[in-house]
Amino acid sequence: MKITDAKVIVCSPGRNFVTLKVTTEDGLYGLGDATLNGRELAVASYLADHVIPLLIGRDARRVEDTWQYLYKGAYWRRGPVTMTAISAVDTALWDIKGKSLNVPVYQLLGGASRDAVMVYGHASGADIESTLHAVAEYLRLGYKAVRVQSGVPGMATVYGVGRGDFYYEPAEPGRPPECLWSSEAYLNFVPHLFERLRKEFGSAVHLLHDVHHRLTPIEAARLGKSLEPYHLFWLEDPVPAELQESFRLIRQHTTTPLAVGEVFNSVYDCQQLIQEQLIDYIRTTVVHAGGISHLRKIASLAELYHVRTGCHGATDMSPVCIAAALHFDLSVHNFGIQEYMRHSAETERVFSHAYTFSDGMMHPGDAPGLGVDIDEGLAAQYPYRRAYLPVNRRLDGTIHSW
Ligand code: GCO
Ligand code: MG
Repeated sequence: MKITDAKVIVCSPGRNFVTLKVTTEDGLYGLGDATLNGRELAVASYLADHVIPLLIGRDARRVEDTWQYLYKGAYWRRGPVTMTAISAVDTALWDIKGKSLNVPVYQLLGGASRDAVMVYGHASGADIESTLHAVAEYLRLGYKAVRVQSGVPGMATVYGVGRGDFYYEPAEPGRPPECLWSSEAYLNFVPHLFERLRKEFGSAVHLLHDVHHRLTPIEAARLGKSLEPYHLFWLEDPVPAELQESFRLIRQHTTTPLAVGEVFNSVYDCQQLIQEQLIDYIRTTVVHAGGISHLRKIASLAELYHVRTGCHGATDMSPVCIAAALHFDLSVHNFGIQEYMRHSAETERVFSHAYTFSDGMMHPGDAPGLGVDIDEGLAAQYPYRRAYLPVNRRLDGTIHSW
């Protein structure tokens, strides 16, 4: 089953997406998400200029061999651009394999390990009262798990807090907006937020919180400790994770479960975190961590060490990635939770999908392959618009982790 054509589709229906479409000699095609938020065109070029010429003529059935060929054969290994490109190829080949055998991809991954996949949504507000209101809306929609972010008194804007809409998009067209940050104001505020949340909503709902890599290890330890009475499902990205051993220090001080990994792109980024049991959830996802093939290897290592999966699923994971993630989630034994930040109506129109949401749970559907498609004609009506995530500065103007 030779690959005869492959192309990169860049579009911006509500936000930017890069999609790889691989076609075989029998006319089957597969899709892979290749979106790298804020650096999209680097991956589009990597694919079009360097990878697609290597795909033409290859056997589309050789998923693992193609992965190794692109990873080991490039000489330059790993990194977000390379791994996002490899992910897109891998995802498209799994899609083709499912279609050619007429089964949904999760059946090729060992079949369903559960009936459906628990997801969490994003509730946020400018202050505690509006945040409580947003959480209540998510619970009305049936969510069993909610990530909660709130504006902090004394700080004009906080990343992860929507700008008035129920659904929001963190990247903005134009130059990156700049936000001001005070770790002290944040650390003093967050425990009050979660105290109110537990008072208002009781103990059954799973509550999550994302720190976006903004604290030092000892500050993160303090936060984890102060949140223990409110038993979070997880505290996410407490510190920048280039230094994996910084999690040791956090771990020594708190029983609050820890999640990290949305910016990781291979098993080598989380090997120590997993093997030393320094985290509880690994957040690598299909599009940035080498596709379904490599993500399964990360999950297998994690399973040995009681670490569960919690794939990144913000709006910059296109519906192609969400579909692939759901097939993965349904099949791996050590699944924990899936993030699901709903896409805009324009995105939903361009990408049709078989996956469904009901009562806080999702299912990838039983269409052959991934069960997702792109309307190329409609996509062409939404040209690329350069957009960036915000940049973060401390009160004295020093650049801080975003
Ligand atoms: C999350 C995030 C996102 C990311 C965004 C980056 O947990 O969903 O941290 O808001 O910042 O996906 O591209
Ligand atoms: Mg995050």
